[in-house]
Parts: sequence; structure tokens; C-alpha cells
Amino acid sequence: MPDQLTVSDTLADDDRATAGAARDLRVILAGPRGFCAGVDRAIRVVEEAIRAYGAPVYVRHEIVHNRTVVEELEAKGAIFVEELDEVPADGHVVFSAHGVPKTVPAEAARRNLLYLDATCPLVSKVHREAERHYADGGPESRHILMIGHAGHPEVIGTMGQLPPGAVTLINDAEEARTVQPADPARLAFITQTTLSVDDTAEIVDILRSRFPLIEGPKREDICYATTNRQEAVKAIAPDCDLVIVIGSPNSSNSQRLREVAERSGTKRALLVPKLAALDWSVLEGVRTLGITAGASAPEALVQEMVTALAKSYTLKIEERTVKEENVTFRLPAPLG
Ligand code: 2E6
Ligand code: F3S
Repeated sequence: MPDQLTVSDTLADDDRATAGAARDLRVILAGPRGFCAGVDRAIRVVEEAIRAYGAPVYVRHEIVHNRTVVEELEAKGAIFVEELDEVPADGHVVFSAHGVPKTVPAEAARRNLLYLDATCPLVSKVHREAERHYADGGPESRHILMIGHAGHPEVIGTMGQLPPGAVTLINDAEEARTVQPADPARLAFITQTTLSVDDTAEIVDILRSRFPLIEGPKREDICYATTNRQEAVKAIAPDCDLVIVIGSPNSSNSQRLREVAERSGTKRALLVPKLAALDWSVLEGVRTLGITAGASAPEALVQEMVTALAKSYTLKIEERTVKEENVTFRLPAPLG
């Protein structure tokens, strides 16, 4: 996309004719934004499974945390369930991008279900890290502190790679300050992939200073897509009166983008799932609007919003890209 687009790039002729003296609105689009490689792969897993096995294909949990994605896949023949017991005996089932506890594939195998795992490879990497630190519970075993948000499916999936009690969840800096592990000399930490980079750095600093022998990644396990989207929104926020993050409320990385925007100098930051949910009154007094999208939000939702804005405003659109991404992941073995 060119760096500078004008209203004429996005406005149909009849709309332009009625636009008249529409108010000017500068729009800065953050880049990168929207789909990451793990989301793209997970959606392709469901599509390819439907093609290979025929509809319906069951998906355990939202494949990614976005209603639009889920509804589009439902229209193609996916049925979303929360637990395996909702999948019939002869069903095919896909596990979501967020990962699952070990009990889930074990139960699927016990029931002879044909299952495909759409867990993002960068989440699987954290699963393997956790297993390495645990070391089968033997003499080399370390107790693991997982930095993440209670109840999130990725956290449930990662903690569920190991037996109960092997991992303690650290939700925030306060918990990092107060956690009392049995053996401070045999500790490791891992993190959720979609956390705030800045909040996590603070928590890791606390853990490292309290427990100098703690093992862990160089910084954290936050993925490239989360890191880049937060950097991109930081680069636009100071110039914006309002930043809209397109993403669903249950999307952790989208929620973090909204918080990062708010802390980075914009007057206001809002999470908006899609155009239909936009309260237009939030645009009153806004001269520069920033737009980004969570890793699970389709680019079509961004374009739909820009097109709608162009009907009410004379837009001056700028793409501000802080990093190019070229990550892709292969499909899991049975489909790849
Ligand atoms: C899997 C792992 C990380 O809520 P969260 O941000 O984790 O998930 P989505 O589905 O919104 O984003 C993609 C994703 C999938 N991120
Ligand atoms: Fe994977 Fe990160 Fe996306 S963990 S699903 S690449 S947000």
C-alpha cells in the first residue's frame, strides 16, 4: 500500500458527490496490524480440514478470538464447541490456536476422534520450554513461574502440559513481589505470548532480582506479532486524538494493544470489534484518528471502517509501518 492515500482512493463516485464540505479527518494506520502467521495458519487448518473431510468439522474453542472469523468459518461448515464431549463419536475436531492441556488430545485419542492441532507453533515452543524446565520431575526439575492471565485458554493449555502443582501463575507485579516458592534456587519462568511487553519486563525484573538463579528466556516468550503490533501502536499514538483497536473483547493481544495505545500518548483508545459496533459520537472533536487491529482481526474489518469513514469525512490516510513481517507457518502434518 502507498504511504499516502487520499479520500479519492477509498470513496465511490456517488459518495464523493454528496461528501461536499465534509470535515477533514487524518487517519494513521499502524503497521504491522491484524493477522499474524499463527492466526493465518489456524484458520487455514479449519478450512483445509473442511475441504479434506467434509462439513461439519468441530473446533474446540474459538479458533482465534474473533467473532467475524468464527462466523465466516461457521458459514463454511465449522461447528464451534467448548469441550470435547460436545463432539460426536465420528467427528473431526480441530484444537484452537491458543493450545490445549495434555488431557485434551489424550481424551480425543481415547475416544478415537480424528483431531488436528492448530496451536500456534510459538505457543507450542513455550509448551516445550515448560517441559524442559520440569525435566520429568527428576533431580534437574525446576518449579515454573508462568507470567500470564488467569483463565485465558493459552495459560490453561500451557499449565496443562505439566502435572498440577508444577507451575505457579504470576498475574501481575504484585504477585511477582510476593510469591514464595519452596526452593528459590530451582526456579524457571515462562510467559503467555500476548502480554504487554512493558508490563512483562517489569515483572521479569522483579523475579530476576528476587531469584537471581531463575532460568528463563532472554527476555520473555511474547511473540514477534504481539511485540511488533505494540511497537506500531506506540509509534502512532502520540499523534492521535483517538486510537481505535479493531478486535474482540476476549482477545488478549487486542486488549493489550488498547492499553499500550492509551499509555503511549493518545487522548483515548477504544477496542471496537467491527464497524457495526462503532459509536460515531467518539469521533466528535477528533482531528487525527489512529487505527490498528489485533492479531486475530481480519484486515477486511479495517478496510470496512475506513470506507465508512470516507463517506462522512474528507480523509487523509497515512500508513505508518515500523517493521515488515514475513513469517509463515506450515500446516500440521496431515494437511501440509
Ligand atoms: C493464539 C495465541 C496467541 O486472546 P489472544 O490474544 O491470546 O488470542 P487471539 O485469538 O485474539 O490472537 C491470536 C493468538 C492465538 N494469540
Ligand atoms: Fe502465534 Fe503470536 Fe499469533 S503466539 S497466534 S503468532 S499472536
